[in-house]
Amino acid sequence: MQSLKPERALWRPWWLMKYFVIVLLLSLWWYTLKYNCRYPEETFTCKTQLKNEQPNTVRMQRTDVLILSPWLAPIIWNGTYNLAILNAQFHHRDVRVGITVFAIKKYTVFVQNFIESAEKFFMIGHKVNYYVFTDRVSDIPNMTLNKDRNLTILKVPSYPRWQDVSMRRMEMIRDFAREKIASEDFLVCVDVDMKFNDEVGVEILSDLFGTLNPWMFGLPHEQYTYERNPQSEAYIPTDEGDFYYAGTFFGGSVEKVYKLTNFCHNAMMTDKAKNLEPVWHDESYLNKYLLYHKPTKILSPEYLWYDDLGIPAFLKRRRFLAVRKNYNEIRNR
Ligand code: 5GW
Ligand code: MN
Repeated sequence: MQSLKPERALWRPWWLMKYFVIVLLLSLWWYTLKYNCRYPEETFTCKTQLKNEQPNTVRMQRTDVLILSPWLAPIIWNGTYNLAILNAQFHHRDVRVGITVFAIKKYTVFVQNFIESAEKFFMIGHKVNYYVFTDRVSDIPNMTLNKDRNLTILKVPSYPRWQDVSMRRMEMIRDFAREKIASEDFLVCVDVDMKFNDEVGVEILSDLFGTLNPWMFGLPHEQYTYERNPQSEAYIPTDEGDFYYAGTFFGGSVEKVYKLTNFCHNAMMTDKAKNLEPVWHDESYLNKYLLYHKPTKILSPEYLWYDDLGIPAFLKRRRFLAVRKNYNEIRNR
């Protein structure tokens, strides 16, 4: 009598069977989740197609983040594109990419690491011209670059107020874009206090693109830090606005970058005459422009991240990282 219970032991065939079935169901469920398949039966086809990077017409590449804007501009996330296909397309066009950075006053310290990281990760295999705008030409070190890549230093004025240093980039990029219409295809405009940490390639290139500001990512649009003073040229009402873009990273065709920076600079001058300056300076004007001139591609926070924000699960790659800076040390003169 007493020995009955322990004898319902694992070795009995139907018990083994039950465990087997449970394990099978669990792994099927896990696979379905992992490969975003609609039905468990699809799992094996899903997996093969994913491996070969062939599109699957009944499976979204990403289900954890938005990959398409309401005006059908792709939001660029890891797993949504095939770089080999895009590289072939852009090589066929023999595309030339200009990248602009400003290193005014002490910000020249960022240039070397910025360029070195770009040599590893930015537009590898394509024609790249770096344009470094600086007031301290002699502080820019000599660097050897890889094939088809060049660096031009442009001497520009500095401004006493840092807000003007930041905002005047728009004017200088505008004047520069006007000159480069014929010699570059795309312009990429970025902050210099940054480093590339993973591939940033032709998947970003489009007529006009902006990058989601990682600090605002996931917030409702009413909470975006747009300029809320109706007097300002950067004003966006609380019931408007779709995405909040970062002043750190934007670009597009030379012509579109000209139009964007021209708008931002003119708006800035109008505000300045009224003694107005929006909360986030050039970023506020950029957001105003991109709200009414929709970008044709949007870069996900993979393309602009701050490690202070941690590393959330949706972030599969951190391609372009803000460099931690000692604010007092770097910003005073
Ligand atoms: C100096 C003091 C405060 C804020 C900005 C500056 C500053 C910015 C400067 O002295 N020199 C300079 O070249 N800049 C350019 O403006 C850099 O390209 C920099 O990446 C860009 C934006 O300024 P950041 O990076 O300090 O702004 P956050 O919002 O990225 O911190
Ligand atoms: Mn910055």
